[in-house]
Amino acid sequence: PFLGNVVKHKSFLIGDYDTSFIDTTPELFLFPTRQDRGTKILNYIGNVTVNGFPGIDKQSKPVFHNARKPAIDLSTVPLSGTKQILDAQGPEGLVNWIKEQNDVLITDTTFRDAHQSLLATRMRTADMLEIAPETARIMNNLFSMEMWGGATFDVAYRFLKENPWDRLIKLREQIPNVLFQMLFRGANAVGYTNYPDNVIREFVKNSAEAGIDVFRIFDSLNWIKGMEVAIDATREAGKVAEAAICYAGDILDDKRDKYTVQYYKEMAKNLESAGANILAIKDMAGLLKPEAAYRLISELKETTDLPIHLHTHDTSGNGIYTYARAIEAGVDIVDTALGSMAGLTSQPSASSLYYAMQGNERQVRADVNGLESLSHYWEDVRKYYQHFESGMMSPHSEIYVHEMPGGQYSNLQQQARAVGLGERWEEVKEMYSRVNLLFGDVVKVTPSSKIVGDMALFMVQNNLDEKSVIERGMSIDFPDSVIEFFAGYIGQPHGGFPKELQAVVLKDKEAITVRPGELLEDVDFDELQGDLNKKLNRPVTSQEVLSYALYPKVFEEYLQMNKEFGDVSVIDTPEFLYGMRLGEEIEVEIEKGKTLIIKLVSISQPQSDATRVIYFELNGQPREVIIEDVN
Ligand code: 3PY
Ligand code: ZN
Repeated sequence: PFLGNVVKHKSFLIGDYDTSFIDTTPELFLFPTRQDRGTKILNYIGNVTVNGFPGIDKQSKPVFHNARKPAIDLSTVPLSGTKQILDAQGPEGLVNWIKEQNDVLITDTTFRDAHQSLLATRMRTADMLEIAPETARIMNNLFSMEMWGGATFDVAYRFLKENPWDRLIKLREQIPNVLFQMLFRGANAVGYTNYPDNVIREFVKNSAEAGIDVFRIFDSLNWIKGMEVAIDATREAGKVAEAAICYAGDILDDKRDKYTVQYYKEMAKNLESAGANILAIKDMAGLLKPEAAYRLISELKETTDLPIHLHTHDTSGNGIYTYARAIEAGVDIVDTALGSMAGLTSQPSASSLYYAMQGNERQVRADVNGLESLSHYWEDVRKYYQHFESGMMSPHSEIYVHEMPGGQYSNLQQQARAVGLGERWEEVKEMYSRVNLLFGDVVKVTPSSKIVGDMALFMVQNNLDEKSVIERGMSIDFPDSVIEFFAGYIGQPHGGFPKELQAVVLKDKEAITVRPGELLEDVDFDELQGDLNKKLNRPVTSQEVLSYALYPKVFEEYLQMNKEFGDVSVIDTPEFLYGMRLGEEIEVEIEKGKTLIIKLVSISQPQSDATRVIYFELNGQPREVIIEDVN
């Protein structure tokens, strides 16, 4: 008897049946493709092998050796750390503890800003989890680990096809002793636009419950009103509100009088009144020169009693010197990355800073040999992501001119390539600094930095300059983000908007001057939850509902991808990014104790419909999948 599907039957194929019912009742032929996890993973690997990974042109898979790992005893419980201080004593107790330390404390950014700034945020959770137990033991005396927020949330769903909440929850299990810190964009949360207040509150609450302890909250225009809801929500959750001043301009340059020491001191006082537990200076582009750091920190120390946490990027190559001068001025905590993930657009290296401060009465609190051994792991893992490197090979003092945030550099470069401007990158950078002046010298940090970047790409692409943008402005369709900015939906810039440009960008649209959150209607989470329940045909978590509220389209695409390929986070990064070589055999642990052994046997030539048959062995059994070759 013929046991297969009717549409594969010989008689059917040669047309021996009356098939008119196919046309009249097509729904009978929508066979559910219920596939097991193994087949879904083969589909994913087959697809990447044939078509490549977005951002990595199809190419033969490089040979990687296993990443080196420190040989340490993992059977012991990690020593208690700052997490236990916060849990026992609350934010105020933690703040008092910080003030009692003479050593300089560090926040390690390897899991967040370092790869956001070096590798377009592409680092996968699997690579972090692999080294998490060692990290908890070696870096037990950190102030905190910045491991979430910023661009990581969006990129996890959009490009890595993994759930960012899982990253937080699983790392929290492995690293129970160190404070987890996230970067939070104030009213923009982890997105690029202002969200309703109840979204901000829910996001902070859920993040706190999932494991975030310290919320570094900033506003992309240094507009305190854009930070208040988030600060308040953080305090309500019993967590640490680290409110940030974004550093713009140059306090050493008398000609630049928009962002002065006085401006920063006032902002610090206002943040203290708004409820900050810690004051951050967020030098997102690495513009804070060493003497400026000394001056700024000294003056702020006289202005506020809050501990001061300094964040910089080493793009110019001056990062260590900036930190050394900040330390002399009394800074409490600084941000560093492990050596192999440090430098250039990333943070300065923790071990370099350690050695730089040797002999100083204020030393950096770290186990330097341990840091080196963790750095070896990242040196090896970084190679997987080589296609996301920015190409910057040496210090760029031109950062002091273009002022582009470290976290934006490699991302904007990817954006430029995507719109065909890869060859004109130098022009894009120059235009970026011209757009800043055109916009009135604004603070540039996500999302305001992205808006400046969008405008720079737009002007280069359309051969526009400062003059033609105004003269021909009424007939120009500006990028949506630029319109939103000039309409006041990102907040109010210090000193206001340039009026001429605002008029041509907005045309007949009105600008607002109030806080956007006052106008945005609350999101109805019950309704969203109902929608998602229906779509997914299962109960959904509050985390999923929040992700949907923040990024509806990105989240839906992620769900679709998840349906098609299953949980791809279990695939090791070399296979995830490059697929497999002919004859190669790999293991994929789909759950604890359940491992698939996959061998790629052969790949057919393209068939007439541009598909290829990929022949695998799955746990020793032949399996084939059909993949469309889109090249
Ligand atoms: C982000 O918001 O993602 C940043 O890293 C800003 O510096
Ligand atoms: Zn940064």
